[in-house]
Amino acid sequence: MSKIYDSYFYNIKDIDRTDGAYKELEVNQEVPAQKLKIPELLKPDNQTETDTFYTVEARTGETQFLPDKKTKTFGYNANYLGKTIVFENGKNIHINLKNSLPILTTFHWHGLNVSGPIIDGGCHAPVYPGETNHIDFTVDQPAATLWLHAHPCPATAQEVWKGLATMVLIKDKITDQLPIPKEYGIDDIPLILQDRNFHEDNQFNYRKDYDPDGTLGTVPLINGTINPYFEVKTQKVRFRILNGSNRREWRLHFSDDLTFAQIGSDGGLLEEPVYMKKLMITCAERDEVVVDFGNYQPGDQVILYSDKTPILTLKIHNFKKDSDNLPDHLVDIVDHPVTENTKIHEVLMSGMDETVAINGKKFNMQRIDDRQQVGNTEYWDITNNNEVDGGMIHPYHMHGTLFKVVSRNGKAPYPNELGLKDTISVNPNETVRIKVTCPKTGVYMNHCHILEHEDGGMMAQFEVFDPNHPKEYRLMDMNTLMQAFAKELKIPESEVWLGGMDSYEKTNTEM
Ligand SMILES: [Cu+2]
Repeated sequence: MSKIYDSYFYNIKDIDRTDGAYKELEVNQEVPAQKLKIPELLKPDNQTETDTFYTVEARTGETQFLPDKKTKTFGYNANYLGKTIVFENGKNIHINLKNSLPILTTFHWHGLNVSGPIIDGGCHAPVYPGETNHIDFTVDQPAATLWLHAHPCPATAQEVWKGLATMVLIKDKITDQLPIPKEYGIDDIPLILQDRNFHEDNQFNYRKDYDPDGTLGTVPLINGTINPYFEVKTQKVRFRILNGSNRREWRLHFSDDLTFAQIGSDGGLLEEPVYMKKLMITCAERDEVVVDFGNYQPGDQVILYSDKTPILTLKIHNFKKDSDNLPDHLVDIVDHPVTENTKIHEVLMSGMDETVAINGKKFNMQRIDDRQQVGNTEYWDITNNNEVDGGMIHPYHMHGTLFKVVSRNGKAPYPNELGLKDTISVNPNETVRIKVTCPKTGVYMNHCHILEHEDGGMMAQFEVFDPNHPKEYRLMDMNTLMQAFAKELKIPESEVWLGGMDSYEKTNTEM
């Protein structure tokens, strides 16, 4: 048997509980146990051997979270969150991005290898209410668990809080042939972890809950389900876990100290399973785990916790015994070579609350902060200079790349982060070195994925350029977006309030 890790890997001092504003998750007493909602798969509008056509619609909805009044929510082809979108590697994808919301949004494909800034769907690619944009791309990456979420600046946090997030799965032939659970909804289960608060008439009230260091809720929502249970009908179950929270880190463990295997992270499967009893997942990260219930009997229950709070009950039913172990080797991961002269980019994430910044600057959508040649492999040193006491982990995300983690303060990365990543937690007083290869040209964002930190300016952008084909980009500007928000909200521009704006105002920074 391989080594079993019994640690979150993180220094306990660094985790978010040290912050004064931290709120623990609580079991909601109003809601009886209910079946875990499994998002439906999004049906293509059309498909051929080589091409798949989808319509992804951002729309308003009403969701029954609590007894009595429904909650006003946003979702993708759904009331809250969305339908799961599946892309096959190698296929040409054509998507209508339809905005049926009353406000502008963007459709960001987190972890997807596509060109920026328009197809990537960051702040430069707004879709205005009532409009439909169209994107085309070819899927060119290994099987993975990705996600789609809204990314309009500086309103990402509040649109995600309302529900604009959904899972995107990449399938490929290699992974399809591995002996791992893969029947969606049966033994291959998405788990989108979020936390929310409910106010008057069971409504969300983002402004009331807003915290510039990241908005927390006390009610755990798993795929939008409060107090969920899942009926286990196979010996092994694969959970694709997405931390879709604005700010919360989840520290996961099972009752009975059950050991599980992590088989994948952000960019796809790991080379080999990592056996563990505890798993911490920071914002925007994805972890795929396989849990083997072989030692349980029908009628038994296993509970999944985050810290001390039960978040999901697994009810064990009869299942066919299987004695297969997971393969020791899952996939080969390409590791791009570097030389002694490999360039090192530096990213300093500093500040807390309204003062957050990258390399001393707040995000400006008209400014390109760094450049890297397409296809090159270069180091990026990501530093969090928060104090160890009272500081925060910043989960650092780069668009336009799946990177490899090289070291943490010069030491080896954690054993479960040796695969491809697009988001990496950086502890206070730590430098994480990553090795970045960008396969497509474009302008991309890099930022802290605590959503209030990114809205508040802990974000930058970089251009991936091809020296033989220089490009000019027409970048969006804040005035245009503010005027649009004011018009949509039918209020004067001076009355528009979007989460991150306070951070610019309080630090006298131009947006
Ligand atoms: Cu941060």
